[in-house]
Amino acid sequence: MNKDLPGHIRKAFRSVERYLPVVDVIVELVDARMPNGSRLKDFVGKLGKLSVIALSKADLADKEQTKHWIEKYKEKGCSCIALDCRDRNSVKNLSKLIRSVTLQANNAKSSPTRKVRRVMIIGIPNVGKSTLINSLAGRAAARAANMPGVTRSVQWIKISGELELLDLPGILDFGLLRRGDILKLINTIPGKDDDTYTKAKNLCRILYLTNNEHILPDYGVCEQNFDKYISDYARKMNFLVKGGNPDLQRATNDIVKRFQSGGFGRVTIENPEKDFSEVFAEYEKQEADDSEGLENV
Ligand SMILES: Nc1nc2c(ncn2[C@@H]2O[C@H](COP(=O)(O)OP(=O)(O)OP(=O)(O)O)[C@@H](O)[C@H]2O)c(=O)[nH]1
Ligand SMILES: [Mg+2]
Repeated sequence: MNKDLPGHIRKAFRSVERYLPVVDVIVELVDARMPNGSRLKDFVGKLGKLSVIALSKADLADKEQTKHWIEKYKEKGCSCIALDCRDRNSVKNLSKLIRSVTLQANNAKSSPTRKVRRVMIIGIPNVGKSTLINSLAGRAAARAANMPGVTRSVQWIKISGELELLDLPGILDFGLLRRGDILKLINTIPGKDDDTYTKAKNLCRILYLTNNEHILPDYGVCEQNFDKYISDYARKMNFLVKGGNPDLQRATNDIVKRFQSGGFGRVTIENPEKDFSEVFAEYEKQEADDSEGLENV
């Protein structure tokens, strides 16, 4: 654990260690829009517990790509499920999966099944841990809101006579933080307001690299000239300032918010068929070229 991480994240790491001995299953909650890029794979892997991967926000991700991600994880021997954490029916399938993996594991070891299953939900900030718990509990047992760092303390929440869940603050590591630009787009890391132009441009760039120009429809074709796309968008939306010039602040705010709430349709950033490290290396290269170009203007 690194001392430079925020206090509540360090606390979450310590809580994982503390409660691990009494936990039966770990639910590794990842964002369906970038599953590997939001996974704490090394950390969860080292815990040596039975675990399930749950893809949250599947309602915002491309259906076909989510199917591929599930197949991919299953091929690797992981139990995996896609969820809309806000939907009680969707999360019921997770309870069933938890029950079946614990039964299987106990049968394999010929050990008696404990009546209460204790489950720890681990995931990056704002991925939907508390929302998932609330949907399973059928009540607002944990505070949930659309900003990272909402859960600050650890609490057990009893779902039924058979299931107890541990809500933890979000966890991040430095491997994931290297792609902080992209995590800001899915609201894992708070972005400052004055940063929206960069954020919108980063969004256009990553979508261009992963999904091509068709992702941002109806507002001009998003060719590689993202500045032009943004000003075309502002004009199309009639976001204008005095003198008829495009209101870029309003346009970029709108682009990012619209993407985050699914207003551009169901979009998966991390394509299961492409190596995201390569995509991200290209993203960083283009961004550096772009900044250099600006400096030379
Ligand atoms: N569309 C959609 N929104 C979701 C889903 N799950 C959670 N959300 C929303 O995502 C936001 C964050 O949810 P939380 O449950 O607070 O996330 P968390 O992981 O507990 O966040 P921290 O406690 O800050 O780490 C809320 O606005 C939720 O309504 C989902 O499956 N689909
Ligand atoms: Mg929370």
